[in-house]
Amino acid sequence: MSKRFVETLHESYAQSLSVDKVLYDNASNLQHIQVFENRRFGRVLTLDGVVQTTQGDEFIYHEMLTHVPILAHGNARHILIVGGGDGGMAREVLRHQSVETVTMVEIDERVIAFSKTYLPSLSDGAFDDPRLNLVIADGADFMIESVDKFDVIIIDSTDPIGPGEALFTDHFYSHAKNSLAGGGVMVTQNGVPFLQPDELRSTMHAFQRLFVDWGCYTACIPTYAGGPMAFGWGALSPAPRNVSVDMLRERLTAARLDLAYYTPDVHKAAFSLPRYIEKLLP
Ligand code: AG3
Repeated sequence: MSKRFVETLHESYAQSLSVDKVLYDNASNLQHIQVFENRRFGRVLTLDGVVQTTQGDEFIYHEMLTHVPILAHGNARHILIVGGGDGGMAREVLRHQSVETVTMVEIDERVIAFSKTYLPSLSDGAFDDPRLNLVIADGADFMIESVDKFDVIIIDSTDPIGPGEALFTDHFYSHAKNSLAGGGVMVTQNGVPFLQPDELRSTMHAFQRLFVDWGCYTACIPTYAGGPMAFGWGALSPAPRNVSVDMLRERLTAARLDLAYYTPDVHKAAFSLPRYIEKLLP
């Protein structure tokens, strides 16, 4: 039997991927980074034993955390990404010609360096785009100190274990909210609710207190196993969520994007929650 990577994220359940070739394996002082090749998913990036992204299914995650808030907003010019060191989120945001600046705050510069080398298709040139402003810092500290305002804030975090933990606190969310410009939208990676219900529950609890419009939407990403993944949604006005499917079509056509997962219908449907997820919301 081939060598296998067995994920160590959940207590009672694990996915395993065949490791067809190891490309990188280095325990930096912050996180243990591995990249390996899997025949079905292509290159797989793991941090501390948890799959972060794969060449095969990253498009679902990155498209849903960028085009949903950006097209819902309609005039998003300044975007903040917290995390996202592999560059996939920046790539997808920068496909919008209407976006003027992207600030990306990543805690571990090694993730960026090796992603450029081992996963170049993820950033696909995003790190060379003059609109990208890369900041190496703790996202939570950055948010406290930053005076800039953003139209869309995307939290592309790991799970709330290790360095990612600070990005799931009420404290962080309230500072993030204060960094939104009028009409702004914030979205978060919120785990797989079937296996990580408390994560969504606590974020939604915080969002309820902070935002005029709050909730979550979902998408199924095969290597975030265990059912749909939830994305938190916090907005300063109800308008972005209530945008019509026709308006989304118009905006998508104007943006001239050729996408692999996102469609305006998928966008609207993603906010329809199965009952077991709805029940996690306050
Ligand atoms: N960060 C999200 C990984 C979360 C995995 N969690 C899980 N399976 N519950 C992805 C970074 C990609 N830019």
